[in-house]
Amino acid sequence: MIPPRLFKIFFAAALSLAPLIGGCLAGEIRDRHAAAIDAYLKTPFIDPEEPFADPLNAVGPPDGRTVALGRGASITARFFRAIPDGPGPDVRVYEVGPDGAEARVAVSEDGEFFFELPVLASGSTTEYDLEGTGIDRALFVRVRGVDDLGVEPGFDLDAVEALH
Ligand SMILES: [Ca+2]
Ligand SMILES: [Ca+2]
Repeated sequence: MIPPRLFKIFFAAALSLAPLIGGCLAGEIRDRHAAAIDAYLKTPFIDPEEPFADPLNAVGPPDGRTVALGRGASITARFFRAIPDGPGPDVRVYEVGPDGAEARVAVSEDGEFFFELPVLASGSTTEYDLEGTGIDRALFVRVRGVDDLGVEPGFDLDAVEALH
């Protein structure tokens, strides 16, 4: 049994992107995409040195670098500011990989109580509406692997974006 690995990495995305982009744009990207990884449980039996085992691949805007979430794996991303329940969808999950893998997505305001959304994430993007979840604002988005399809096992999470 491989013990869970917890990651508490704040501001990593903004810091790594800062030399590349200007101030306003950096703020916009920082606000709109997952800013830190609060918790990560890697897919059992995969080598932690594999690039697709790096949870930071889910931070920042979609860039083609992914973290593989097979069955038993989960990642909790934190945003700089809570995502409000605005008109229409509020959260977009990006995946890379045509293998049909799926993931279960949950949202939380406090990082303790998570509401699991009924629709599985699958395909290049999946959008979610906070309406009806009982959660008005989401500061955390958790993505949990539910299958082991594909060369890199399971759902290949690229990014999580706030739509408001
Ligand atoms: Ca909404
Ligand atoms: Ca990525």
